[in-house]
Amino acid sequence: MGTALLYDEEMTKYKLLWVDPACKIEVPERLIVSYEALVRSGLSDRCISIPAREASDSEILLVHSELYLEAVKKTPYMTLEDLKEFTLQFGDVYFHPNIYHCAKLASGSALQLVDSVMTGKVRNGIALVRPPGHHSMHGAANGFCVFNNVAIAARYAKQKYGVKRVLIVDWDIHHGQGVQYCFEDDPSVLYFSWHRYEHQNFWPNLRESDYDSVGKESGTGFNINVPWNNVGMENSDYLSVFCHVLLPVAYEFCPDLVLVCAGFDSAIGDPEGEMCATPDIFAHLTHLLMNLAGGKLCAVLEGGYNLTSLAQSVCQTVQTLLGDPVPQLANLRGPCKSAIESLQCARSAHRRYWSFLKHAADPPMTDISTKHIKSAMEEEEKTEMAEEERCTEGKVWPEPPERLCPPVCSASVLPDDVVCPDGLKPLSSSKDLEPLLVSKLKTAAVDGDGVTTFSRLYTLVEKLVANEIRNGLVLVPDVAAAMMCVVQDLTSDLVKRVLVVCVGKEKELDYVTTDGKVLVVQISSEDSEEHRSKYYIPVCLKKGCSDTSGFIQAVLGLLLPLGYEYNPDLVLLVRMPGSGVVDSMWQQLIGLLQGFAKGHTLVLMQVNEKACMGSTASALLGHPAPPLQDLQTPFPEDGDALERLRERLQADWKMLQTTS
Ligand code: Q9C
Ligand code: ZN
Repeated sequence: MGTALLYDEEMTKYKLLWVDPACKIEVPERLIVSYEALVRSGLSDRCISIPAREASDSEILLVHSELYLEAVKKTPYMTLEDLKEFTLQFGDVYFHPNIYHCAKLASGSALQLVDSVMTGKVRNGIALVRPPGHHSMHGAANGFCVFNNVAIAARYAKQKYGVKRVLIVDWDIHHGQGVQYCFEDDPSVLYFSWHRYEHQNFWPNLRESDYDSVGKESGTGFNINVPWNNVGMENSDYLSVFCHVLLPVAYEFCPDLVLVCAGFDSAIGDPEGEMCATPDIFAHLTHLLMNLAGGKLCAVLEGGYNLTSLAQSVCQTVQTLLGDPVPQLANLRGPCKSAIESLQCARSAHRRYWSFLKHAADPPMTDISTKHIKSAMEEEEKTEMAEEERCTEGKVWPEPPERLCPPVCSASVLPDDVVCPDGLKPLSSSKDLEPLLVSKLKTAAVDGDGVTTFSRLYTLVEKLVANEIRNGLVLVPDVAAAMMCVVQDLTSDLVKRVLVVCVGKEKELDYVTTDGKVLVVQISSEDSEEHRSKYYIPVCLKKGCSDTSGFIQAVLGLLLPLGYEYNPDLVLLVRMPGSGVVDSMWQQLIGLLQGFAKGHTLVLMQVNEKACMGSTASALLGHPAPPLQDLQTPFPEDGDALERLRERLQADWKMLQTTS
């Protein structure tokens, strides 16, 4: 199952034919550089190329009015003067004799992509299209957009494939008001958008782009806006909103299909967005969505106006869709004050509708009432102020590092009588252990086979660190002993930071963590609060790991932000016997943890838990996890406990901040 790439050179064949400062950034080169970057990096060769097609009238009419379609149909025959005049009735958009053809191809590309994913021809994919879509409305073009490609695709997927729930993630830096209007009363389509807002001072300057537009009628709660009220938002800000707003709701919503309004004007260097998130952030945003809907994800290009930043961001997205290891993000220091305010407001506005946000704190009243629209005069001054300078303002950033795939994806260390799951490479060679370690193992009553297992385990750790193997699965007679051994002896000289994720009960974990070389997050029903420290974080759930609702909340709201801030070089995932963790949750956890340490995860399981080896192997090999269906209402105690824990840890771990 591969990744689809839709591209047709025809969509580069229209451009602005007159002078219009508002539209001059929307150029054919946007598409050309994006595609060429994919070709040059060898990524396009690894994708399955799908031909574009024109969307039909009836498909366009799924979203747009007949009157509007008929009007756009006439544009190929208009004179330049007619085109200019036609353009004037809309905002920040231009027409060209060939744009109607391209707009049909853009929407049709999105539909071809939906077909490829829904029929199982590919797992996921991206459509590189012009014109973009998310600003266009029922009867109007707007913001460079003619037909609403993603909105049409969502309606099409529902109609043609009976898809029940569609999640639309709009990471473009502008508010896709066209998508919001299309689905605001529709509970089957959940629309999430973050956007530069500046208290309504940024285009399209709509009151309804604020966090309190949550949808209407039966669609109430299914529209999520996160307005950015400052420029300069960074990777930390974007990831915080994913962990604390989007993902909890997305997992509770449980979509059958994910569509992404993939605009890259939210990246550094973009003259429109003026944000500071680096192109590799899109690897993470993509990765975090890839375990929803069984991996069915369709990304459709929207904005992106800095050609360098755009091309790099497109490559990061595609490489992630292809399943390559996700790059490490260093120095995540938590969201800025303004981002905290935005995410707190969004969480608070939605806590009534989503049980996973129920325990969100209300924002302080003073903060939210101080928003204001600056006077028109102030605005004008701001616009005049060194327009040229602001756009080219010396933003430089390093090219994202190459993402090398280890020659082996998944390896295993198993007892001789256990059959290795398909796709895993059994490790047979073993390294001679330090005599000191051998004697230590012997004193710990480890038998000869045990010593062999540990020496193979050591080999595995070395190969993970050397990037010869991406991840590994190890069956041991005693996970607790193996965990201690890996943390204390095997990784200590090889790895700077190990994130230990412990699923289930284990009493003596707090020994292993003092100096920040190891961060332990343990999820269980055990209350070991007295041992808690910055680097030992027990998460206590009422029903332990068997309660998937509590578990996924802990993973999204605690483990992910902690992992991002800690930035481990290795993840050690330990499954305690009898943890009770549900299979789909276990796979989701493994999938999400692949976002850390360039995917270097070592899974430790007890020999008597062979039954879940297949699902573990599948997740390690990068197959999408099954969705978490029919989640129970979370226990209020768990929501409270998680919120309290988060509150307490905020001082040490800034990525946990959700309140100011
Ligand atoms: N300073 C998309 O990104 N305003 N559309 C331009 C120029 C319109 C953006 C003002 C921006 C439209 C798909
Ligand atoms: Zn945009």
